[in-house]
Amino acid sequence: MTHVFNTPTIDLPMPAAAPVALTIAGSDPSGGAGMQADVKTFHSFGVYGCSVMTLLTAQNTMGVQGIQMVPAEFVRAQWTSVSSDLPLAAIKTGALGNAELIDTVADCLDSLTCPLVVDPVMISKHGHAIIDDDAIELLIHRVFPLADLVTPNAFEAERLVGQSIRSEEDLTSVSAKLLAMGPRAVLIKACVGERSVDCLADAEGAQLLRSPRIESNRTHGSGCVLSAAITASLAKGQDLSKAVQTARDFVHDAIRNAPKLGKGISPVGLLDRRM
Ligand code: PXL
Repeated sequence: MTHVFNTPTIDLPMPAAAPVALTIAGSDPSGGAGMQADVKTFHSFGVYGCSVMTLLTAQNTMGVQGIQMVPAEFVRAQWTSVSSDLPLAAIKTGALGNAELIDTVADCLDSLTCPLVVDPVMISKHGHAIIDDDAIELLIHRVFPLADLVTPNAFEAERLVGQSIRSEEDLTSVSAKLLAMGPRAVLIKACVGERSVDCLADAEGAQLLRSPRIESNRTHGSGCVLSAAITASLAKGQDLSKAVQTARDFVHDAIRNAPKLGKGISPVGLLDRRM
C-alpha cells in the first residue's frame, strides 16, 4: 500500500531582504566573542550576517587555549566570494591576527563604499594576546584611515597612543590623538572611578557618554557585541551617533541579561532588538 501526499504549490510573496552586514574577524568556538558574537548580534538587530574568518581560536569561558591564523590568500578568497555576491551595507573588523593578514584585509577594504567599523582587538578578557605587536603599527597605518569608526577599550587606546587614561580629560586627549590617525570617528570604552564613561569623538568634537558601571563577570564578548551592534545599525541606515547610543543600550541590557554559562567568564545575553 503506497500513500501519496501532494503538497499544493503556493505562490509565496517575496519578503523584503534584510540589510547585510559583514564581519571580518576571528572565531571563538564557545560562541561568546569574535565572529560568532558578531553574527548573533547582527541577527538580533534583524540584519543578515556574514563573515570572513581571519583566525581560529581554541577557546572557552575559561580562556584561550590555542590560536591558528587562516592563510592570507584564503582570507582574500573568502572576501572575494562574499563581496562579489552579497550587497554589503556595513562591515566591521575584529581580530586581524598578524601583519600579513592586516595587509590583506586593508587591500580588500581599500575601495570600500559602505561604512566600516574597526574594533582594534588586541587581547582577550583573560589577557591572551590576539594580535602580534608588530602588527599594531600596520593596523594604525593601513586600516584606521579607512574606518568610519574605531572602537578601542581603554587598554587598547592606551597601547595605541602610548598614554594612560586615568581621568575624563585623559579620555578626551587620547581620543583626539586616535582621531589624528585617520578614522572619521573614535569611540573609547572606559571606566573612570565608579562610572562607565565612553568618549565619542569626531571632527566636530568629543562627547562623554556616562552611565553607572554594572558590576558583573558575565561580560565575555561585550566589546565585540558593541561594535557589531553599531555596525548593524549603520547597515540599517542609522547615523553614527544614534547607532552608538542604540548599541550602548543593547550591551547594557546584554550584560544585565547574561545567564551563568560555562565555568569562567560567561558571555553576555543577547536580546531581540529587531525594531
Ligand atoms: O573580545 C575580543 C575577541 C575578539 N575576537 C576573538 C576573541 C576575542 C576575545 O577572546 O577570541 C576571536
